Amino acid sequence: ESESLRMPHPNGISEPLDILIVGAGFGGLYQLPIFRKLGYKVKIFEAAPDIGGTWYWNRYPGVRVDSPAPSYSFSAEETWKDWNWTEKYPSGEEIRAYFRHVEEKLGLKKDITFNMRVVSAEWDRGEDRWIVNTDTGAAVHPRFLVFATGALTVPYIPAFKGLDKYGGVYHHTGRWPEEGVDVRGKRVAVVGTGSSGVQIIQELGPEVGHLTVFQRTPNLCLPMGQGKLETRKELYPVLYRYRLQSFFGFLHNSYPKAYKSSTPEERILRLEEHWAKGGFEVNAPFPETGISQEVNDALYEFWLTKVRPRIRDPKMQELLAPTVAPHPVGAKRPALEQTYFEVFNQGNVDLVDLNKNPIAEFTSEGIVTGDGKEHEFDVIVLATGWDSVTGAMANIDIRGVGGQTVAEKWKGGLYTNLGMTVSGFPNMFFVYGPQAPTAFVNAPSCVEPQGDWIVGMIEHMRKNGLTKVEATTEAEQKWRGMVMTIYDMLLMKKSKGWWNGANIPGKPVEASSFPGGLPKYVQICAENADKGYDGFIFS
Ligand code: N01
Repeated sequence: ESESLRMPHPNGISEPLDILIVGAGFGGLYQLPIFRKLGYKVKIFEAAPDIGGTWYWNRYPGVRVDSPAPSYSFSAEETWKDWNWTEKYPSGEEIRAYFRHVEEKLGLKKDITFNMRVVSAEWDRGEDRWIVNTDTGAAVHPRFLVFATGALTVPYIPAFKGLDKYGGVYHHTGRWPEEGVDVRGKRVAVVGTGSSGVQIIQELGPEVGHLTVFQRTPNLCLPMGQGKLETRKELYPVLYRYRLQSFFGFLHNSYPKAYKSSTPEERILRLEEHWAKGGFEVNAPFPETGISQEVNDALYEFWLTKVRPRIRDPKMQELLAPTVAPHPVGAKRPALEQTYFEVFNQGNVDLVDLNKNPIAEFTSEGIVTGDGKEHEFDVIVLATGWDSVTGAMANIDIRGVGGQTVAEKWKGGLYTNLGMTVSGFPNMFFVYGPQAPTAFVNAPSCVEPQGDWIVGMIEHMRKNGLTKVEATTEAEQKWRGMVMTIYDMLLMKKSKGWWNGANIPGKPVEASSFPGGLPKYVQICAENADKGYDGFIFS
């Protein structure tokens, strides 16, 4: 028996586990009660002190989800029967209350150990099990290891010169303190205009003394269409079924009528209709918007006519909604906004174009830009994103059969089978990770069918007395080929962001996720199971 297994174990985890799940967000919490009901010995280890995953960590002002309720929740009836969302796009606070409700209904916490970060995992060849070590010194020996560690978990702070010299308060959006930060009357900077930046700018703009926004790429924001949630409960079962049939895992689908075969009046009508409703549908009014530059250009022209009149200052207008599109619409994750553009009409708000005037360094007082000007701040918000999709797993020292780590395996490009398994890493699964629909779909819609597939696989092994499963390298090549072939057809490849890894210096730039839509993915996984798990070797 390995040395680590003789270490003291907190919470009575001394017996070998069947399944260890890492992470207590949507992905991990979905699988826990299913495995429990089936009689497996299963635990979750969670680094945070509470459940909620991304919603535990993201507490910055203005944080809210931009998947409409009830699509952004569990489908199990016991979790939604007595729960009523107040808004179509709920706030972070309301989502944390929802997780408390889920806990009340399902009693998940008794099988979760909090404040426990998994730091390494090593495949134990002799036993067909994993040896998993944590930062508390506790170790476990599960047969199966499931990573539900999230796609946006590891904050990315660019290597800004002198950041450590800055004497004011600064936080990454994903590590905003629970007790909040007093910004009233203060001089505040926000670096980054992704979804987190847009939300915090929109919220802080009216509160702070002075706001300076540092923008590199304008966010082609869409109207949120916030409102009261009016969906009737009796429709929920249908909606949860429907979200698996929707390309993006939401409650809508792209319209069948092509731009090319629509009349000019029909086009305008469709665009206006989507704009009035709001949400990500605005990006997909026609089936060709993601693949045809010409159709995408028409969508951009329409976007300009809606957004530019909202911005008074002509210089800001050109920076926030430039005449020439910075990238195709929807090729990079847009934010959903409510009053974002109006914030820039306030007298106390400045906008710095980082393309013309980059950040040279941080000083004790603030930020010096390329033109030599020192901007002084009391508070600096780093809304600079994440080492996304692969970051969480690559930061854990996971060693497979040959001693290679997951980080090494993915260094030159992504290899997975079905976006849930990796060759060389037996009995290891992950949800909402690389080469699954992840970045391009609503998260709860994605982790539920993935969880079902993993449960099915483990059940298959139990029924057949198997102790080890491993993806083949051929299956990985094939899956990678499929992901890349679809990605190559998309305008998305013209953008630089977390969707394709281009946001992190040195990361391979390629599709982080399976871009063929959720229904196709779910179908491929189901067929794979039906055919006895093609592309896997069992023993
Ligand atoms: O991160 P991002 P995020 N110098 O990577 C800029 C989800 N989410 O936390 O675009 C200067 O999108 C960077 O500039 P550029 C959602 O899926 C959801 O905002 O690379 N600037 C960009 O503006 C989202 O997509 C919700 O030119 C630098 C920003 O930092 C994902 O999380 C809310 C820089 C990073 O934006 C990530 O969003 C929030 C540098 N060196 C988040 N490096 C909702 O559901 C980076 N930037 C509502």
